Amino acid sequence: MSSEALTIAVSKGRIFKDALPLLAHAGIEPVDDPATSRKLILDTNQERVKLVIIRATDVPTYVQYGAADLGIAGKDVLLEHGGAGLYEPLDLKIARCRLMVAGRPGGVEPGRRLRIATKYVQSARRHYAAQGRQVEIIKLYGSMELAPLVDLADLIVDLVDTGNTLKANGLVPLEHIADISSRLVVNKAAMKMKHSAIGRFVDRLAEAVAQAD
Ligand code: PRT
Ligand code: MG
Repeated sequence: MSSEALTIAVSKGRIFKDALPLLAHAGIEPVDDPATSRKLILDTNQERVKLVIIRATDVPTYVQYGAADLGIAGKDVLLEHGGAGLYEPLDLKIARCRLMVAGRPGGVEPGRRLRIATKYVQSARRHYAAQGRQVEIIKLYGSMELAPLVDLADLIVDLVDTGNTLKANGLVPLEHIADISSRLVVNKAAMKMKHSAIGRFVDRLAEAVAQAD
């Protein structure tokens, strides 16, 4: 890579685990073991490349404001953020799942105004607006599966992978909203200012994705 410094925002958890081999293919490996390190800024084997470790939902914000040049974020998170100030040049095809409507088996009576519990307020709003349905959206920050069980909501909008979490709570997937995977995002100004370093990094990552697929 060139001498241009790059800061890459990533979250720990499932995205990071899958992203590490892709980063390694692009020639970037953290110096400390990220599994045990409590550092929020990780040095890498490349002197001018750093990883910043943040919450998954904060990745687009750090990149939008240029606090990180690049980031790796789930499409679910990007749909909520809206994408201002970001390019999304690459689908990394990791941490794949589906954004779905789920509820009790049998669904809900047609006609009445539905209450939807979700962390994905924007995506849920768009989904029901496209159907021309008026719904009440209740913002939650986690454990969405509980909401229909205690009559907080009729339905939830949440990520589904194996479906085990829904099943364990007596819920079923009802409608598919979007296929989700993690994306590389790039700060728009950094894309211009650090064009060669970012271009090379994106190419190497694209190669790694193609090989993994
Ligand atoms: O750190 P913070 O709490 O802000 O973020 P986070 O906990 O969401 O991070 P993390 O690492 O758990 O997930 C980050 C990203 O992983 C998400 O933004 C998605 O893009 C992606 N991803 C892929 C998933 C799943 N698959 C997934 N299955 N994120 C969450 N889940 C949850 C889902 O919400 C549900 O509770 O897993 C449960 C369902 O899984 P199954 O297999 O039982 O269907
Ligand atoms: Mg979490």
